[in-house]
Amino acid sequence: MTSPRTLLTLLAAAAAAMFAAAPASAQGLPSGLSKNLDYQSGPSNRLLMGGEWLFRLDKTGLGDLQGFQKQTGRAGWAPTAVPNAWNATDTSVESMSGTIGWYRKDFKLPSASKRYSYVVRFESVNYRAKVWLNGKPIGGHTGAYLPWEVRLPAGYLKREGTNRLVVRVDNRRRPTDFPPSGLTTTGTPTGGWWNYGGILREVYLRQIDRVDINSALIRPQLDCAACDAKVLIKATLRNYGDKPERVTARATFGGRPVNLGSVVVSPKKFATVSKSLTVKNPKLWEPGAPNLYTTRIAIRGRGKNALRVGWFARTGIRSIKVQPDGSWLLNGKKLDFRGVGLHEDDPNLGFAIGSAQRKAMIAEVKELGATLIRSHYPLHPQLAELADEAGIMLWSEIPVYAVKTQYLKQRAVRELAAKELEDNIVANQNHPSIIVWSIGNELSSRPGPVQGYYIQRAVRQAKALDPTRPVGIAVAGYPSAGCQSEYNPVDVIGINEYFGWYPGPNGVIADREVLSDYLDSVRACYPTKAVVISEFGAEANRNGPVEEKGTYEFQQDFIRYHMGVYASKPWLTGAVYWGLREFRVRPGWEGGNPRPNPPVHEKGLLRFGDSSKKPAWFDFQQLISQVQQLKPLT
Ligand code: GCB
Repeated sequence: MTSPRTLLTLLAAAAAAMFAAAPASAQGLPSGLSKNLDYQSGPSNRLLMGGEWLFRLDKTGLGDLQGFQKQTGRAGWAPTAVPNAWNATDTSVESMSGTIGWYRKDFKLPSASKRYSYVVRFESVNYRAKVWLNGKPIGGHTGAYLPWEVRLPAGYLKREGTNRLVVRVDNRRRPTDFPPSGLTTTGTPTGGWWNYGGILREVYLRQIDRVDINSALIRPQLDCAACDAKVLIKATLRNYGDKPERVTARATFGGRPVNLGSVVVSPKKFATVSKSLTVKNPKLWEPGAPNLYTTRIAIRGRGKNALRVGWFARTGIRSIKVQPDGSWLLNGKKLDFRGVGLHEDDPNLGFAIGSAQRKAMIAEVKELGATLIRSHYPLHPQLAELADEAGIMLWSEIPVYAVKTQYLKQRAVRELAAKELEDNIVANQNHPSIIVWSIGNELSSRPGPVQGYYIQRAVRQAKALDPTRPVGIAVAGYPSAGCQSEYNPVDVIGINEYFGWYPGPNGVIADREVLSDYLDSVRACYPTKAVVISEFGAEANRNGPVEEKGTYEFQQDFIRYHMGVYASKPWLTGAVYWGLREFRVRPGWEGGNPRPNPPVHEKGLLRFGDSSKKPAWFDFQQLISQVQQLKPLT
């Protein structure tokens, strides 16, 4: 048996080889496949399917009948790279409404050996996908922003020759989708951000040597800031082969060896291995001190030529708790974060942004002094990793965005929302940066029984999957909404407040002077919950009078006033400016600005495209510097 020390050295060497970036040719891989990964967490057998892909539009939707899935010639197909948004620069109504696009990728396997199975991993396809391998249908998926995988059936796979993967992507949204489609009274599509069609995040080929590490959970439990931590390491293994396999699983946590034991995985079945360890005097993760613990899991089969699989994560130890008085504690310190909202949008690439844009966004958040990012959907895995490293907290939300009650009433819709929540937690729970699971944004502000039922079930489900994190929801901040018992199950209530910007129903939020009393009334409604400003913002695209909406001066004054009100509420647990950068919303978007620039949302602190700073950036930055975002309890 290998000693822990030898195993550690082996693991370190194997991991270094697995995670080092080198040109594809130097990696001995077939053309188009590479180990150039922009995020590291997960299984080590991930190969980027880069290089040339082909694309064609299918506006009639008859591509299947015309046999696009079987075509071998290039006629009608144009070369493209993936990730790709086919309508990245098209701001027409048709573009927002959605259509169908086809992607095609020729590839060779990295090994001809029959011992391996293969899986293709899609990080995000918007919205409905169907997949073919060598002309045969092999699977599909509905929903963007979360990863999914399809197995390449051995019977269809060419071990030696060229394989052809074809993906049909349909981004025509329905009112029951997340986010839902809708139409204005004049027939223009609605929506909170642009409906970019395509394969919006990376695609990977995973080579599986009989047994795969399907998923792994590293869950730190810290009962008090000065306590020792308990860390649960649990790996779910899956046998893709035809024979039972006995495997031995070992891990290292922060360099410390952990024996996960051995298990027999039956053919085509799952098995789990797990172990809890105590970490004495842990180095905690928090903004300003984002200590991370590297975790490696390795499984090995028996005998000569045994299988070996690796799995990697960098996680953190910290405690997150909403107290009975509504304070939200991180490592026993009171949170009063200042954050920003963001979309993964770019004028030339749409949502198919790359590593450089993601790194730039994180650098901007750091420069601003903000410590939290909120988005309406699970972020790209690299953004989550960068947030872990930078000590930026994440509000992780599923795109259950303004879904109408009549649709939420449908059982199938609620089940899909539940699946989305589960997938988000399973995919992202090892990120220390995530401090809350948000189950939705701006559902009806009069929740009623349908939403009440959704909230109750979603919170129960999130707690069952992850008992360590609070669950939240973001709601439109209207004084007319009153106290709502349907929110009882959540720990965190986010208020999207636009007082003094939008008029709101019957002008209830037109006057910013009523903000302070309104916030006190929210606190009085929900004294045991953490109350957060999950959005505030004003559009700005020009110089002009401070009283005129849409001017830089108005935006500066708006931020100063709102931040002043927040500073007067000691019970408030945080505030998020909406947003960091400008982004595209929908045709005709005006966002409350009398001189808008549709479809661009211009509440951002940084302009669309060149990310240059608006004057309000500096106001917000200065005001943030005056806030103690993590307060030790006295
Ligand atoms: C909201 C939405 C957000 C919009 C924002 C706005 O409440 O949650 O997605 O961008 O308002 O600017 O109107």
